[in-house]
Amino acid sequence: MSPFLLTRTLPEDTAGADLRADVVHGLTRTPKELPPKWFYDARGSELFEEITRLPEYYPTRAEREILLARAGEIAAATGARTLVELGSGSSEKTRHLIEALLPGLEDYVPVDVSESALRGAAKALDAEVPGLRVHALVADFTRGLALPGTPGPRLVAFLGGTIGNLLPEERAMFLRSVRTLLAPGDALLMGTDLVKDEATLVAAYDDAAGVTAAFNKNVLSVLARELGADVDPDDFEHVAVWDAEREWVEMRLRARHALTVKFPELDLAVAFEAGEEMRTEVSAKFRRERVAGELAEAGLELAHWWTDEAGRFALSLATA
Ligand code: AVJ
Repeated sequence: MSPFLLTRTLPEDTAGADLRADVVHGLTRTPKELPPKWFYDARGSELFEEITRLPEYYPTRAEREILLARAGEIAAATGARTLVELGSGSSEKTRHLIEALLPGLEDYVPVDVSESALRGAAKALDAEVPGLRVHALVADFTRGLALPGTPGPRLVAFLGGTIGNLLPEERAMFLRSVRTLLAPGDALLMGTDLVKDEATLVAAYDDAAGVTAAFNKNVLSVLARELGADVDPDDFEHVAVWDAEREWVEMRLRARHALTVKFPELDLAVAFEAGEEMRTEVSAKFRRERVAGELAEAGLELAHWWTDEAGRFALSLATA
């Protein structure tokens, strides 16, 4: 058994209070909105895994292709002794990176809001990479992070294109907070989906099998279970649109007819007009100049930019 430590910086019960606050804030304004983090209960996480295997959803495969091709270069460029992974989930796609960083790698610090995902990932890693110290952090990395005192150089990885879920001001805040974690010689490895034709983008978020629609509607089940909302997922329709001006895909839930969703525990009733849409996710798509610019804005310098053969997705390596 390798050493395994788990630190929780999230109180056990914040989720309930945060969800309540997001519902009160997001559903009493126009247009209505909910943050995408509420998709990921056990069922939602399963549906997301299913999405990553859909023919239309290319980002996961494209990023894996880049990681496979570039892991050696990443290891050589960083010489990392600690790998910190933000939003590590199952840590599955990180396996190549860990393999490439060995034998210099001493510590792996997966950070996720899901303790069960962290425990599962640590267990799998222990079997495959004996000797690696794993210091799992249960934390919400959008709220500032305190990292354990592991050896440098550190490589902070933020993969999957999840940065695209943040709005521009949130991204700026997030990148500045990552910057404060980095000492000279440390680096950030970040995955970003890229701007491309509208048909490809929309299909990736509105697949033929309806898995993304089920994923989107799953947030309604979360509201029902966690807050006792009397909401029927069949009353809503899945919508995915490309906003060419802001260069992001939006997922929305559109009310099929006029209806009211009651939240008895919150003493709240939310009225939807027929056809009214609630935004449930923004997934920003990037160009190299924007990534370089936003990194620079946060005090980070883009050192490497790698894409898959088809140019659909990019991995950026940035230094402090
Ligand atoms: C996990 C945030 C990268 O935005 O593409 C997949 C989530 N939403 N299909 C993305 C998602 C709809 C995904 N990220």
